[in-house]
Amino acid sequence: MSKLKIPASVGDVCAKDYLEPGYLRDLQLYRLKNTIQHCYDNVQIFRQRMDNLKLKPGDIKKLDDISKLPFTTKFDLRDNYPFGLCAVPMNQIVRLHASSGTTGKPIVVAYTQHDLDVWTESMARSLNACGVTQDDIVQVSYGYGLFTGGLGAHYGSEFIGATVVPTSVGNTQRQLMVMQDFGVTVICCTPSYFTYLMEKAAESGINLKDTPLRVGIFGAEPWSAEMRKHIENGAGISAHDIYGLSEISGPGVSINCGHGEGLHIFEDNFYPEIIDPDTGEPLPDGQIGELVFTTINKYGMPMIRYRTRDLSSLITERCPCGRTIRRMQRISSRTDDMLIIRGVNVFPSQIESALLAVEGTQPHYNIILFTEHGLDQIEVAVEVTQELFNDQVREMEKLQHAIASSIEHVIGLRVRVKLVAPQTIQRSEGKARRVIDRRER
Ligand code: DLL
Repeated sequence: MSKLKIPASVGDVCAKDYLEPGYLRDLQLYRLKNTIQHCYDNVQIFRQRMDNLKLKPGDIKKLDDISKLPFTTKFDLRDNYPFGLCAVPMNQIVRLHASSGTTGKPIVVAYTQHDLDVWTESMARSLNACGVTQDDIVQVSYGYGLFTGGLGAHYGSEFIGATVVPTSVGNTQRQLMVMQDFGVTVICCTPSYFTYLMEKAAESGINLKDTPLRVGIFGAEPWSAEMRKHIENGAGISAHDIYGLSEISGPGVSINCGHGEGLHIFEDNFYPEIIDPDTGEPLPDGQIGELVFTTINKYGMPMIRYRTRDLSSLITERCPCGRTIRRMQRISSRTDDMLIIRGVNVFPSQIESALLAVEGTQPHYNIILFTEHGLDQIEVAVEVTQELFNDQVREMEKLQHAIASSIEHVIGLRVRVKLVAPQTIQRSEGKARRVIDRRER
């Protein structure tokens, strides 16, 4: 029996990626004004901050006026835990998610049915931009639960009319069995988990290139262009970068369509700005700074000028795919990921790029920070193949040297490189933790 026809709404929803720019700006302004009025009327701390600045919702007359508004940060969500930033009564909230964070209480986010619909549409538009259709079988290997990855990808795939396989994270052998037996064509998971799946597939004698798998939708953590190449060449799929964060909705804030650089932002829902992370001043298009989002089509817990701490820049040139919505550069790092080593600013993503640019390296590594003679040092532990590890001392030394030089060339610091046996670096099922800080404080 064939599937029922694709719902007409998929076409309508995806057409929003091609809005005429003048119309899009008008729509954004209209929605921005609505959101500000809604927050002013319903969120106490927002009203207080506007009053302190002697601002009234009516003072926001054009899109650029957004820079007059106060920022919202993770601390605001923490301080008002759990529901203090809700802008509707609790009986209008139909779903809660939370992002774990590293310390203390999680950050809670709340959605009305309208908010869930907008999120689902944004995810459907993301999948559509990667060429996913109702003919696809989508394995969702992001975690289901308080994390937004699983349910976000799930609802978006169903909206498209694809067949969803909700495997969630873990049980890697079963994931591979399902992938093969069900003829999975699209997988959604973190890029680090996919490299683990690739490794397990190879160990089990499965050549992913011989399976119907053709698209991977990877996000929730930073990953380099080199990692993308490693995945695309190793698995024979096209790998797309998907970005999002719980505070703004979840996955599907932006997506790489595969035609051009960067990720298309669904900016009729999520209004982007780039600011100088130190001064808070807006930066011009093309310049790298902190990404800030205002949700302009969200009612449960809208975010005004939310500081993501993610570093990116805006691309305004039209993408070859024809979408009119603007793009952002792939996230290079977070402001709070930056390591300061002997006065030099180092981002873990730079180390990943330099490492994977060296032939023969595996994407399983840790960055270990330690103190020696009172100075901060970096050690990069990288796995090598069993063959190399067993007996080719010369080859090992050559590789070690090549990796150290490649990294030094990029970050300007000499690092210690340790080649370790296969399977000694911990694998991740969700967001990878690459940096281990053992510095003396
Ligand atoms: O990670 C939502 C998500 C799920 C996105 C699945 C993509 C796929 P949080 O747990 O709230 O939400 O974490 C958000 O993860 O501020 C970034 O620092 C990072 N992040 C998310 N996507 C990317 C990406 C989900 N494509 C935080 N590249 C964000 C780099 C990413 N970092």
